[in-house]
Amino acid sequence: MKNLSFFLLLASALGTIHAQAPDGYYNGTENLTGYSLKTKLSQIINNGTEDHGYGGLWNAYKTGDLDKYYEKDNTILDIYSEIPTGTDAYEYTPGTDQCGSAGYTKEGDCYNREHLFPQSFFYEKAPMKGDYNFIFPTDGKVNNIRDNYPFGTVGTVSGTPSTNGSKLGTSNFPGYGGTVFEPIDEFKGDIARSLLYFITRYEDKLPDFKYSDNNNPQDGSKDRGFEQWYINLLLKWNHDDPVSQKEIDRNNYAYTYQKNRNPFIDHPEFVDKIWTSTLSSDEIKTIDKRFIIQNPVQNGTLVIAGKYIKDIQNVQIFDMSSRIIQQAKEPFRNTNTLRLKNLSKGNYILKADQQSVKFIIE
Ligand SMILES: [Ca+2]
Ligand SMILES: [Ca+2]
Ligand SMILES: [Ca+2]
Repeated sequence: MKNLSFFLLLASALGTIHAQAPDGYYNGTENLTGYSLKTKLSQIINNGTEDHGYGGLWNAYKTGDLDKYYEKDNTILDIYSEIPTGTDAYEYTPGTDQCGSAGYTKEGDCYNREHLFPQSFFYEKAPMKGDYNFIFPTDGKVNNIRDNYPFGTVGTVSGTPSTNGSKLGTSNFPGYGGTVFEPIDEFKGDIARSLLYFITRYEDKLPDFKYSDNNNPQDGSKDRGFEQWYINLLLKWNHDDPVSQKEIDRNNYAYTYQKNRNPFIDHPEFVDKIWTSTLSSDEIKTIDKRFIIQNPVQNGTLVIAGKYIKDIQNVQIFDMSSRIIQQAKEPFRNTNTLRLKNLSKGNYILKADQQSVKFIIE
């Protein structure tokens, strides 16, 4: 009996720690980086999925989205009203406090289904519309305030923040000055990993979405998916707010519910592996003219000219398959040359912060 209870204790401890992807789920990703890793993940997380539709989410929330972490009262865990270190302003009983896009007049009236990537941008089509991995139960009123704005960090607040401090306002994040919605720190990583899941799973469909909408941070590409500022934001949030038990549990439930997983919860390191080591096809198309490189490069030394080259923080050199070949920090602070490491003849791209130029080695 003693042995049995020890075994059960051990099994439950292991269950908590290792409640992760089934064996082999990520087979084939081992040696991949950049957008080829993203494409492989896209295949994996589309394979064998079940779509239980928009209506199915209500039932899913009754199991997958309960507060077992803060009040631990099995009410709906709502990222727009949960106060992690204190008592929430209101609680929602699973199943009974539901509403649609109407049915509320103020915060605390009811919860509905929040598409972290707005459904209008994909014309409310299936299977996106019912994909549990990026649709969370949230307060109806706050969901309405968030509207279809991108997430971000707010400089100047407009209106009244939600009861847990989620707020709308003007972005102060480098690269974007429009209106954004800022969740509380506790859930920034959760949102980032969900959005990165979205542009990974649906990468083949991305060019058909409404990326011309001013509030849509898509860049129109299949590979990078989002504009660079949004990628920078999501990568930062992925680092600042690491994967929590809440996300692990929800991801395990997602696998039960719709037979796929969010790879960035199982492997948060995939995020940097994909988005910091490659150029998007879009960047290759829009080569910048701000820097001039002496072309072709001779004797293994790249010579650069331009007004702001001293301020360049990060330089990366890619081959034409978007593989990273060499990188350096502030290489032009005191010089206008960069010694190249044994690059063979061919075309390359030098990326300096957000600018890029092509060069040739003869
Ligand atoms: Ca709570
Ligand atoms: Ca609370
Ligand atoms: Ca979190």
